[in-house]
Amino acid sequence: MKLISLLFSTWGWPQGSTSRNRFFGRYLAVVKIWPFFNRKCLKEGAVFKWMSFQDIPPVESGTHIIDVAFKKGKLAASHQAQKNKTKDLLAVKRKELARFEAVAGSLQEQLSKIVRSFPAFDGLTEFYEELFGCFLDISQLRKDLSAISWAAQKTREFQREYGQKVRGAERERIEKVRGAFLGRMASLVKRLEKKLLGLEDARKVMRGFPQLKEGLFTIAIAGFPNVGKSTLLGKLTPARPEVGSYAFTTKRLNVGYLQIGARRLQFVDTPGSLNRFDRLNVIEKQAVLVLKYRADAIVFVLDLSEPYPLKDQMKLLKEMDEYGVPVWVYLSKRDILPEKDVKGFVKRSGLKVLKYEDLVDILAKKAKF
Ligand SMILES: Nc1nc2c(ncn2[C@@H]2O[C@H](COP(=O)(O)OP(=O)(O)OP(=O)(O)O)[C@@H](O)[C@H]2O)c(=O)[nH]1
Ligand SMILES: [Mg+2]
Repeated sequence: MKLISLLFSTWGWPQGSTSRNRFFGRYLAVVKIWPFFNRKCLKEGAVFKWMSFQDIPPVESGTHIIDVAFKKGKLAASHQAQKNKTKDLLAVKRKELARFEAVAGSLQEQLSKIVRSFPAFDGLTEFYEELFGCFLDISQLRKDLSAISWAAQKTREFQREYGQKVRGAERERIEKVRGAFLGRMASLVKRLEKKLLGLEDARKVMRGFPQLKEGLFTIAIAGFPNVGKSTLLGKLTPARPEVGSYAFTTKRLNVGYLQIGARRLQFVDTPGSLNRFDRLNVIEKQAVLVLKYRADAIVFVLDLSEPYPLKDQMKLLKEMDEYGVPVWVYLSKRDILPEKDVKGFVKRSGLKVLKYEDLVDILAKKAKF
């Protein structure tokens, strides 16, 4: 029961489900057929969040991995030598076998850990599929991970092969066998160096991906730079995004959550300026993908104090229609604007503009839906 409540608190209740029982039934059904389940079925809106792309630990270089393994080998060999207390042939062989076991074990563990720490790239939601497509080569990542996985298994093969050689060797050959074993192990890992570097680069890219939860009603906050988008996120949710009096303060997609009753709403604060896709920077592209695939509604922040011309802001507002979700226009900085300017704008534009309290009302209604 503890686990179930933890799952609920992590993922929130799925959108569109009217009762806990229905969700619970669906959840159990998925668990039951899990082994046969084509992950591709888990598209947008699915209740599972099976992998985080943002928390992968750093991928060490091949040189570091070899270093760690060889040190472990040295330590294991010296422990074994202390235990033996003699230097007869059997004791020398035991010492080397202990070294081989430790080196192979450590390499296998380190390499497998890297493979395990990366997500399964199948069954990605449309959002992540396009996000990966924009910034990473998934098929190359898959190949690199499978090469590392193969090498992890190979370490044990070498351990067995060279273990046999040590067992049957004369005293004067043992040092040579040890050298050959360590050489094979080192070159096995060195051949992975480029792949390890590639994975580390990919990890850094993934770390910058927005950490969005599946199955929550998601509201994107959009608008020109410096209009007050992050300020609004900070007002609506406990998130504390960076707010600056200069444009382009937001350099990543900030995410915040607002709990209303049993529902949790997810907000994504996008960086300002959303122009043509081919000219956008990394974060702007991510913002467009959020609007395209993840937003269930958009709060468009309009700033009549015009850090950017109103004409351009209105043009961007018009572009929001293409995402096919409700667009709520929020007027920021009303406290520093004469009320007659606001009224004049509303009359001229015919737009329904929201105050903060209006927005909160709409959200509360959405949460009850
Ligand atoms: N007086 C007043 N100032 C505001 C309001 N909202 C935002 N600001 C100020 O406007 C400036 C920009 O606010 P941000 O929230 O960083 O704007 P942003 O749209 O997130 O900017 P980018 O991240 O650069 O796109 C800051 O100096 C805020 O303090 C408001 O309602 N009233
Ligand atoms: Mg901002």
